[in-house]
This record gives sequence, C-alpha cells and structure tokens, in this order.
Amino acid sequence: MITKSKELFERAQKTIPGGVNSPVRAFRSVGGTPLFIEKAKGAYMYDADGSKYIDYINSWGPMILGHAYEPVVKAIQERAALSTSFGAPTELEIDMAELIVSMAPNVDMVRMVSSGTEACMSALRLARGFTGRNKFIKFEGCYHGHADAFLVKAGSGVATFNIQTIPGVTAGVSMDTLTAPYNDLEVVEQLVKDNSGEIAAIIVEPVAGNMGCIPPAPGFLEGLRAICDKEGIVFIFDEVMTGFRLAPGGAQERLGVRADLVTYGKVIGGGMPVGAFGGRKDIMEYIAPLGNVYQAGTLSGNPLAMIAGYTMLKTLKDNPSIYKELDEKTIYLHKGLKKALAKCGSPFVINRLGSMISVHFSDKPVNNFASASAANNTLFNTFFHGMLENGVYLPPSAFETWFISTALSAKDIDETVDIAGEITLNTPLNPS
Ligand code: HOZ
Repeated sequence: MITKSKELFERAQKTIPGGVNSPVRAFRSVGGTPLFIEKAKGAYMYDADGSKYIDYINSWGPMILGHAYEPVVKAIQERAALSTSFGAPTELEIDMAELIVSMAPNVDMVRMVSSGTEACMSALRLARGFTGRNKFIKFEGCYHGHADAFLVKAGSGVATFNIQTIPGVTAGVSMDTLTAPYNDLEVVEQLVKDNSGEIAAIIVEPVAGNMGCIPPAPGFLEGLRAICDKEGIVFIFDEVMTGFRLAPGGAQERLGVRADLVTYGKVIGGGMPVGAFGGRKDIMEYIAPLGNVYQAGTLSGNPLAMIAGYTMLKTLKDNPSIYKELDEKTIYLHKGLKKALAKCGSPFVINRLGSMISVHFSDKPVNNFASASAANNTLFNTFFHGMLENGVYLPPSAFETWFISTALSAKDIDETVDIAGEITLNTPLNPS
C-alpha cells in the first residue's frame, strides 16, 4: 500500500521537476512510484503510509551508525539553539579539521564545503591552479558530483538514465575531460602520453560506487599513483562514499595508496549537507586566502553540519571495532545473498569491499562501466521491486551501491536473504 506516496508524488510533480530533488530518487529506471519517507531510526525507514523498510541506502552512505543515531541528534539539537549559521569562523571548524587530519592519511589541511559536488569541483580547480594545466582524467561510470566537467561518461543518475550528452555542458568544458575505462591502466598511460605535460589531475573513486560497487583491480590504484608521480599529476581520491566508511582513514588507509588531494561529502556530516577537500599542504596553500585559487561559501563549515559530523567521526575514531562489525555484517549478507540468488536461475555477480556491496545480474565479472551496463538491468529492476514490496529498500538502480550500517542486525540480514530467496526471478538473462 503506497497510497500516500502516490498522492505525494502527484503533488510533487506540479512544483518540483520530476517530483524529486535528485533524479535517481524518481524510480524512473526501475519504474513505479518513489516512496516518500516520513522518518527513519536505526536500520529502518518508514514511508508516508507508515510501512517499514530495512534500509540499504543509508542516505547513500553517511548513516554508518544507523539513522537518527542519538548522540548526533542530541548534538544537533543543542547546537541549533545557539543559532544555525554565522558566516564567520567557529572553534568547531578547527575541531573538525583537526579530527579529519588525525584520521585521514596524507591530509595536512582541509577546507569545508557544503556538498561532495562542491568538494570535487574545488579540488579539480585547485589541481589546475597548482599545476597550471587544464586537462584531467576521470573514469567511465565514476561520478564526482554534477559540476560540468565531471558529467562526461558519468555514473549514478547519468548512467541510470543513459544520458549521452548533457544539454548545458559546453563542448569547451568537456574538451578538457579525458576518460578511461575503470581498472584500465593501459588507456591511462596512453592518454598521459598523448597529452604530455597537459594533465592537471587524475580523479578516481578508489572503490567505484556509482555503477554498482566496483572494487579496484589489484595494482590499478598503485599504477595510477606511479603515473601521477612520474608526470607531476595531482592524484585525487573521491572519497565521498569511501571516506571514513571503509576505514577510519578511508580508502587511502584500507587500500594503502596515497592521494595528493581527497574529497569528502555526505559521510562527514553524519547526514547533514556537507563536504570537504583536503590533502598536501603545498597544494592546499594555493587556495584563497593563502593563494589565488578562489573558493568560498556562506554555509561552509556550518555549525550544525560540523557538530553532526564531528560527533559521528569521533565515534568512529574512538571505536575502531565498528569497521570489523561493518565488514562482518556485509560478509554475512554477501554469503546469504549468494546462496539465495543461486536459486534464481540467472547468473549474478556480487561485488563487495568493506561495507559497500551490490548485485549485478551478469554472467561475466563486473569490473568497469561497460560490464555494469551489459548486465541484465531489467532483471535488477524486477529484483528491486520484489525486495521493496517485501520491505527491503535497495537503491533504485543497478548503477548504485548498497551501504551497510551497524544498526543492521543479523535478523535483518536473514530476513533480507530470505526475501531475496523467495523472489522468483524468471526473466531470461539477456546480456546484450
Ligand atoms: N547520486 C546519488 C547517489 N550516488 C543519489 C543522491 C540522492 O538521490 O540523494
């Protein structure tokens, strides 16, 4: 029963384009009516009709400790009474910067912004300002927010809706965006050779999360690091999803590869609108007011976002066993799903790294955008709706990752796996 959501969706479409404020939420690729959410607590979300769902989106990553984690809620409430924004510096921002620097490897300085998009956009501008070069390399199916330069061959909603060219993004902007398949070092080497001395940055999701979950192949990130070192290219890790989720020090720590700049997003706000970029001091010093690479924002370092993020990150720092718990729960889910889906009669691939996991219906490994696109995403849509109708809320696209929280219990996972097993997936596999 999604009566209220249907009503709300109809009402929303009159004043909000497509009825949503971020395209993937519209359920267009999976079909049906998006659920309008009323509230969430721990591992569960409740829609406007009062139905309960086990949540595997977790606000696309930040709810590592589950929804409405009490210390975060309390900290926001207390802080809100002191006013919600000043447009002037606060001690909280220093606490937050010091905490991030203490947790993330190779981050000497950090600048707070308001979203992951802003973080990536600013990091790229900084890399260009630092190197005096214009071009950069990104990977097909990676998504670094919606700044113009990143929308070329992007993942997430751009991939979900199969958008090939984006009106409004000028050819001039896209011309400096070079793309390579994820996990393909040879293409990167060739691009660097063909554009010698012109490439400012290579930006990568160290674990891709916007074409489903795609872990880096052994040696891929290390190879990129070596190319950057050799060519004086700034290596940017987009840790909007992986930062503080895969380890206290994010993917850099977990995978043991050093980045020059790192971008963060929603995770560091514990669900509040926030982002940040940081890295090597000699690069960060190019940012205004120290240098002339300009970047600014009234809501940057907003006190509510800072206190929420600080409270969550501090909990993660003080309790490293959380990462073991996240891994164990995700492995348990992985094993359960593998067994359950074996009954569905169609080949499938489950990719996982840490507490990021996803399912593609494919008979081949899914290790880049081409293989993610070649999977049977119609079958994914059937799977998605079967799960949703039975109270399991998965990302409404095969081009997104599922995120696990500590609030998820073994019982929730058992229930999820049972439901997955019960769904009859009769659609024949057609990888073409
Ligand atoms: N592009 C986001 C996930 N990769 C979805 C954001 C949202 O709809 O909230």
